[in-house]
Formats: sequence, structure tokens, C-alpha cells
Amino acid sequence: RYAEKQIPSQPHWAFCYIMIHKVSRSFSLVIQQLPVELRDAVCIFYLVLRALDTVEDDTSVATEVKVPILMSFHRHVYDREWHFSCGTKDYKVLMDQFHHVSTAFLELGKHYKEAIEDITMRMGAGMAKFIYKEVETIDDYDEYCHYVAGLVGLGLSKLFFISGREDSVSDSLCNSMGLFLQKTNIIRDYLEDINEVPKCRMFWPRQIWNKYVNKLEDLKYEENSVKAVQCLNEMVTNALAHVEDCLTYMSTLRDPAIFRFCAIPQVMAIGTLAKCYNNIEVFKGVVKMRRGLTAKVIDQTRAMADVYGAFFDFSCILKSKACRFLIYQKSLFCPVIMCLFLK
Ligand code: PS7
Ligand code: MN
Ligand code: MN
Ligand code: MN
Ligand code: MN
Ligand code: MN
Repeated sequence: RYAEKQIPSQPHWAFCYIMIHKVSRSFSLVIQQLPVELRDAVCIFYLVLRALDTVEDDTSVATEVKVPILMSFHRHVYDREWHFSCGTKDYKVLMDQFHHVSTAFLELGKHYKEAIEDITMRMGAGMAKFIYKEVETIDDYDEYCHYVAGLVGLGLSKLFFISGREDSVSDSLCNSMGLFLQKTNIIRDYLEDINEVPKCRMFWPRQIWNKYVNKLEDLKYEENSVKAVQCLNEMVTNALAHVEDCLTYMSTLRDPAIFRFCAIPQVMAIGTLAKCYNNIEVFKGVVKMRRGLTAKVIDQTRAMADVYGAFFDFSCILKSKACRFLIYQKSLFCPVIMCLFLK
């Protein structure tokens, strides 16, 4: 629960912290625990990108309107007068009241502002590119995920560095942290994205689903359930390729609060992948980790040993699911073996 004394007294900061709590309980919780200066920067970074994503996601906004907004979003954050109404529910409130976010943004330190501006610019341009372009190949898939999530990894690592609490980490490791989360989101959101109105959204690469069906939407039909699950398993295996980089990235972190902030979403991601693997429910509704398991992850992810332990446990679940269905996927065994040696 949100303790009242944690709500800042200035209205724009109060708005930002209440908003982040509404749109993402899990991020709000881990952000709260960050050291103050960094916490404010990460909170604003989140809301700026969430607003940018709300523009990207709103399929009722015409392309000619959407693309210029995505391309210039990094400049709008400096303008307290600017806003663009779109999205629904809490996201609509965020867009309508965006002046609170820009007001808070302008109060951040210069280096934080520049880092946020740079990533927002690159993400907006990447999103715009994929408004016109479909995700055909696995390279396209990695490129799209780089724009919408890998860049978040780069940006967050830059903010950690600016705060003086962490060393800088290679772009490639930072990118993998984002890709692992984003690919999990894309796998889990299959049905939500394909059913989007007025226009469906498709992020699964054709190069993968093409081997199983002629159209991506065919995966949701009962008669294709065997092919659908095989395709899903290939998508999960593709995401698991980032595990090794993610473990390396997390092992470099020194600040306990930053560590928890980074590690909790990663553990939830592998937990979600373990739940999705070989699971037809992905094509019928929302697949989420059990509430109790989520609480356990939040409570028991404190140090690298906990992360190795959790990755090991979920890898065992993945391995047994893979074996049970007589699917031999070499990459699945990689995280298992790795965790065994590192633990
Ligand atoms: C920790 C080195 C700035 C904390 C956190 C808002 C999920 C929303 O949700 O399908 O289905 O609508 O439209 C690396 C977070 C990557 C990004 C990206 C971890 C900002 C986030 C805006 C890097 C999160 C991965 C769009 C774009 O997909 O989503 C470390 C902070 C992280 C936001 C995710 C999501 C992209 C996204 P949904 P979509
Ligand atoms: Mn979204
Ligand atoms: Mn999006
Ligand atoms: Mn999604
Ligand atoms: Mn979603
Ligand atoms: Mn969505």
C-alpha cells in the first residue's frame, strides 16, 4: 500500500508518484526503494516513456498524426504547455495531465535530463520506423525490442552511473536486460496485441511463426493448437538466449536498492516464460505468475545468490516441461547448467 507520508507535497511530484503507482504496481514498489535523487529521475524516465508508448499503442491515432509526435516527443518534455490526448483510463489521465511530468522533468539535474532526452529521442524514432515496417525477421524483432526496451536498459544504466552508485556497463549487456523483459511481454501479450482495435498489433517475427501457420492470427484457433504451442516454445527459447547476459549484468551491480530494482523484473520474466512454455492458455487469455509467487519474488530477491537460485528453479521447470513433451531444445539447457556452476 502507498503510505501517505511517501506522497510528495508538491503537486507535480505527487501526481508523478501516484501515477506510477497506478500504471505499474511492481515498478512503483521497486522505484520507491531507490536512493532519492535517482528515484526521482527513474520515476520521470518511466512516465515519459510510458507516455511515448501510449502514443505508439493508440491505434485510433492516424499515422500522419502519430509519427511526428513520436519523432518530437524528446522536445515536448521541455515544454510545460505541451500535451496530446490519447490512450484510455489511467494512461489518458497521464496524457491529459502531462504538464505535471514535464514540470517535474525540468527540475531534474542537467545530466539526468540529457540522458532521458537522448533515449526518448532514439526510442521515438525507432517506434516511428516500426509504424511503417513489419517485424519480418528475427533481426527486425531484435531491432524493434532494442528501440522499445533495450534503450531503456541503456538509459537506466546511464542514470545509475550519473548517480555515482554504479560503474558503466557495456551497451550490449544493458540491451539484453531490456530485450529479455520485452520479449517476455511480447510473448505473453500475443492475444491482447492481435485483438487490439481498431487495428491489430503484431510483434512476433514472421520468420518464426511462418514455419507453423500462414497468418499470425491462425495461432489462436483451436484447430492449430499443436502448431501454436510449438511456435510459442520457439519464441520462449529465443528469449532465453538473453539469460546469460542478464545474469552477467546483474552480477556487476553494487548498490542493493539498484540491484533489487533490476533483478525483480528479471526474475518475474523468467517465471513468466516458465509459465508460458508449452502453455496453450497464452492463446486464450492472460497468463500471469501466481500472486503468491510474485510476492515471494519481491520478498526474496536481495542478492545475486537469490537470482541464481530463482533462475535455476525456473530453468528446472522449463527443462522438465521441454523433456515431458519430447522437445530437445539445446538452448534450454544452457541456463540450467550455468546456474548450477555459479550457485
Ligand atoms: C534494469 C538495466 C524507466 C523503469 C525496464 C514504460 C516492458 C512499455 O506494457 O507491448 O504491453 O503496453 O507496448 C533494464 C521503465 C525495460 C518502457 C518496455 C531493464 C520504463 C522495459 C516503455 C529495462 C518502462 C521493458 C513497449 C516501452 O511494449 O508494452 C535494466 C523504467 C526495462 C517503459 C518494457 C515496454 C515497451 C514499453 P505494454 P508494449
Ligand atoms: Mn504498451
Ligand atoms: Mn507499445
Ligand atoms: Mn505488450
Ligand atoms: Mn500489456
Ligand atoms: Mn499493449
